[in-house]
Amino acid sequence: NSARWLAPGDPESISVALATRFSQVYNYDPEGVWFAPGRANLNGEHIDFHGGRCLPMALRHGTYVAAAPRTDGVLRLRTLDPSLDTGIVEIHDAASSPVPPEVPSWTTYVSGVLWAMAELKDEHPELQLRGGTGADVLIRSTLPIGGGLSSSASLECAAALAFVAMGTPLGAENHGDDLTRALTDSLRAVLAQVCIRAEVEVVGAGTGGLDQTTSLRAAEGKLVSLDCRDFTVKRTDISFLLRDYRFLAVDTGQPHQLADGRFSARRAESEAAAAVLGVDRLRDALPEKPKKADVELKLEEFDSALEAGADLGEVDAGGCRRRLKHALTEMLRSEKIHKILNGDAHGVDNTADLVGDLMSAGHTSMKECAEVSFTLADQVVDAVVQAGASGARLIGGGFGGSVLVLVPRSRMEDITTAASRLSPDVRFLEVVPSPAARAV
Ligand code: GAF
Repeated sequence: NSARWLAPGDPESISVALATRFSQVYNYDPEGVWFAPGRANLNGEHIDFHGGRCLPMALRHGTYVAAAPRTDGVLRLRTLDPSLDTGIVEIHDAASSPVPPEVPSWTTYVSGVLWAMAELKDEHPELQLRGGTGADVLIRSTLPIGGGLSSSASLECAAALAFVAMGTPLGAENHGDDLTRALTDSLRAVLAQVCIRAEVEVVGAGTGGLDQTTSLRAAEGKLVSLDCRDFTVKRTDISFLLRDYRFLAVDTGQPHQLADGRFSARRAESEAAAAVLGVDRLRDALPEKPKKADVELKLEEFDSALEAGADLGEVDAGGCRRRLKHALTEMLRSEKIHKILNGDAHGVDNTADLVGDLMSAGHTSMKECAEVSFTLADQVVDAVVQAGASGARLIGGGFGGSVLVLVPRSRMEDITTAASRLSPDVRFLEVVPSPAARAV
């Protein structure tokens, strides 16, 4: 078939080629090359900022940065992505002014990280960049930009890793395996918080931390069970499922923009619902292990509160209730999938069917309740399920981006053929649960 695949490429070759390009662009050799993966999320969309449980995995695709520290406080950045490349962008004193006028918006994902690291100077001296607040950086991504697979967070995380590796005292000799050993899970959790601050406070996108945590703390062959109340992580082996099934990401070719306001508007509506229920985040409205009856009870409580005159301010009551329903049922689906993968199902096929059904139910909720889906995503979900997929759903922030599909191996060709027919822009990425950010 004529399906178009986006290959992750070979990390070693990409690293060598990027280091060579760095030498051509900046006229000296980089100190190293670092990689941070994108992510797919099996369930748990639009609930990370409500303390919900998400079930992501890291991809083989991601962002590579070649970098070297500078001692003059200048941050020079260049991306090799043809759609974004405008040559070298120079930012002076990025640590205190990460968004100077007229810099391309993608640069703030890197300058924001430098700023957030400098903010933590006293608390985390081990996270500081050697030589202060400057670096030369060259970027190459193997993800579709704005494809809902965490292209932005993977840029932040790759930059954060580079800055830490080039700093003290984790330091200069800490490359490759040494760096991987030196970066404990708790240090990675701190780095994720650095990247989250960069995105929220500098880029201005209301991320909840799912993407950065996955990129920095995922593990090969594992699905991450991420509790966003405190960012604790458990890792579940899903290799048994991947013997006969594959995860596939269908990039619709319609990019999204988290910073464009629609994502924040949805988030604000769900926060208004939380306020009506008297909680800061919706996870606190449900018991530790939620059941369907708990969700129904909270929806009734919301309706009663509105009837009794609860004030939603500017927020539309119908939209607010739909956001609430999405968040609560999404939390319930996370709980169910978690249980299935931890041994409640009988046999691989049964697991795939149960998980697949919950994925498709998740999509319906993204469409009807979160209202973040779009026509092509809905068409992809329908077409791949028709062609034999166990289940499929839109992932990420929505309003563009990718659909995650659970595919019985024998149906891969039928499924990619069916999705390819929908648009010439559709591309496929094999989703293999992969290691977290690292030096390459
Ligand atoms: C985007 C955000 F950055 C994440 O934090 C998360 O909210 C996701 O959308 C939706 O689940 O990727």
